[in-house]
Amino acid sequence: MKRMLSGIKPTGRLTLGNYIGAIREFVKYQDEYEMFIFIANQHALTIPIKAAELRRNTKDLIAIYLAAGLDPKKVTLFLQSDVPAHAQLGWIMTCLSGYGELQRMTQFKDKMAKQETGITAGLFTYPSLMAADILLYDPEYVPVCQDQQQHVELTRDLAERFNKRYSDTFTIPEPLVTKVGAKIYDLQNPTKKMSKSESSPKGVIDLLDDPKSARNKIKGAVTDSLGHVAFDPENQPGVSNLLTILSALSGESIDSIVARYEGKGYGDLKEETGQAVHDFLTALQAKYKEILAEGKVDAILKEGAERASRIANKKISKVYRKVGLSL
Ligand code: ATP
Ligand code: LTN
Repeated sequence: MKRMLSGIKPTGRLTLGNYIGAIREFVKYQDEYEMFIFIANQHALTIPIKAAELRRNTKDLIAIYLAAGLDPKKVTLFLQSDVPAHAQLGWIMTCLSGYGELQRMTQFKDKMAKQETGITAGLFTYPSLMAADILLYDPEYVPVCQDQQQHVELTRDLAERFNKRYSDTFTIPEPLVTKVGAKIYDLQNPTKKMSKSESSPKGVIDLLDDPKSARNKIKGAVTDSLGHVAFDPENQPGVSNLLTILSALSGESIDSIVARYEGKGYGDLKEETGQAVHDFLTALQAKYKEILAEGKVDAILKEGAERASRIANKKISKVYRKVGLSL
């Protein structure tokens, strides 16, 4: 089985976009790959966050992933900070990264261009830590969203640089960029990505939203005045977004839904999509509550950290020998 690894930053609550674009994909991958998924909690410190909030986000994130179907028997699920080798290799990768190379990372450049205040040095060097997160485990594939692709490219460069400077040590990972069809848009502004940090509350469905209010958000979604149901993201972005959501949650193909809506209006489509979202959230939240009530999260993380550490510690010992840190 080929190995796959991905990290999730616990910075906010998860949205329906995260579920359809990422979580659902991970659940599918767990049967095809040997998977490692970790909560990138050290990356969460690159922007100011309160300790209680970080703790709550982390627990919620794990409970939601488990509720969505990740199986800890198939997937090694752990916290980045439970495996100190991430920070250890992170420093070595920081020292291997060029200053100019990190300055060229578009995500960082965008933040600088927006003249956000409180930009930390950690935000600047975090792609090097991300490279360490990946290289410790020699994964063949790293599923990421488009904005993270450049960081995986950097990871490849750093791995090649290390392999050349010392000797063959790291597998060169391949980014697996999420398919375009799986992108969910803001309900109020359907040409923009549904995003926790940038959408208005009416435009975004939080996975922990009250299911009834989520249904109302779908009913209030912006559409267009063309009046017929078609999948045409360019001219009918709002309707196309509803079709993507309904198809993702029901498993029915978009073509088949469109065929059923021949001669019907947007009201019916909103009704059906709203109900699908309502039922999906109800079931997910019931499992989420059950998982938290069972109190098994700590044990799952402990076992995950043990499995991950076995691999990561071997790798960091090898690296320490090669660079001359261990005598
Ligand atoms: P932010 O609100 O800060 O932009 P985000 O909600 O976009 O964050 P990320 O942490 O950047 O979340 O993304 C986590 C994963 O969820 C990524 O794999 C990303 O592709 C996926 N994802 C996030 N939003 C969407 C969306 N609207 N549609 C599809 N996939 C999404
Ligand atoms: N930087 C990513 C999270 C992340 C990650 C990783 C993803 C940290 N380390 C390693 C894949 C592999 C983000 O901000 N979403």
